Amino acid sequence: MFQPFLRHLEQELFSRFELKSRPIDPELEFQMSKRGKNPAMIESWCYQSPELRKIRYTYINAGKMAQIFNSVLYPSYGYDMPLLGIDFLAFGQKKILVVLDFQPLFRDEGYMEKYIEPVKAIRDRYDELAQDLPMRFYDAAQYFSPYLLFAKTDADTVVNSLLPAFKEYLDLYCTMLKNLKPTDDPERIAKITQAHKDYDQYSADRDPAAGLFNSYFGHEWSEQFLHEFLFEESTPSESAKAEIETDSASESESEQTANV
Ligand code: BLA
Repeated sequence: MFQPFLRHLEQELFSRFELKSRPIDPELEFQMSKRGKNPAMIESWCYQSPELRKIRYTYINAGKMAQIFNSVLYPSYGYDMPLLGIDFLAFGQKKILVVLDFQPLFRDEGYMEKYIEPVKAIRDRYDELAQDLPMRFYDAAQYFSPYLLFAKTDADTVVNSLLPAFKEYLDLYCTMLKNLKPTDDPERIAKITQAHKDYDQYSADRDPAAGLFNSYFGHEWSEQFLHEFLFEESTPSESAKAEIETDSASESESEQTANV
């Protein structure tokens, strides 16, 4: 379902930036689960360029059960650009949830005007993808912008509306980043670095995917994937660490409580 998005992301980034591969622990790069009735595969990619310190994307293919494309673009610390956040999920043809946003690191007026207002013109052409749904896991006022795309939708809308919207968001994002001059002010760089770290911690603490990863790939793998790949500037909570130590017990449990 989301393969065309992955291909477009790669094409666009490879043609506009000088990408270097960032190696991923082979255990985390690819996994296959045969735990449920349907096999599930998870594969990830990671790159960097002078403008982007981390580009990561992940595809989960569990056939008809689940197709997920998740990605974050982290600019280098000299740029205070928002992160580009992508989370597209399809559980069968019926339950499709898509989220796409320029995720602001700061929220002062000057920042929002410079980096978020330019998104409005695109957002306004995709009303059907901006549904103002309530957030159950995250706080919309924290790392989301007023112009995020967030929708429960269907397969036709994914092709006809989300794909063009995705291309426009990504194009604007790349153009904006290319036109910026990085700061060399150490104080600003320290603030940006801290904001990235806070984003990773916040996201790792709240990630609604934890249950899904546990059910397919086990608790230990999930914690490692979360803290060493997805949000590597985060640290696991003490309770999560304690759980890993008693993992053999908790794994069969998480399988039973999985809701996927
Ligand atoms: C929701 N994201 C979700 C859900 C899952 C994931 C399982 C819950 C769906 C439901 O309501 O049933 C899945 N999240 C993942 C996966 C990864 C992940 C597979 O991090 C990693 C591979 N989430 C992001 C990013 C954004 C994001 C970058 O990872 C930003 C665009 C947004 N996901 C996001 C939002 C929701 C969501 C806003 C709805 C959560 C809510 O209601 O609070």
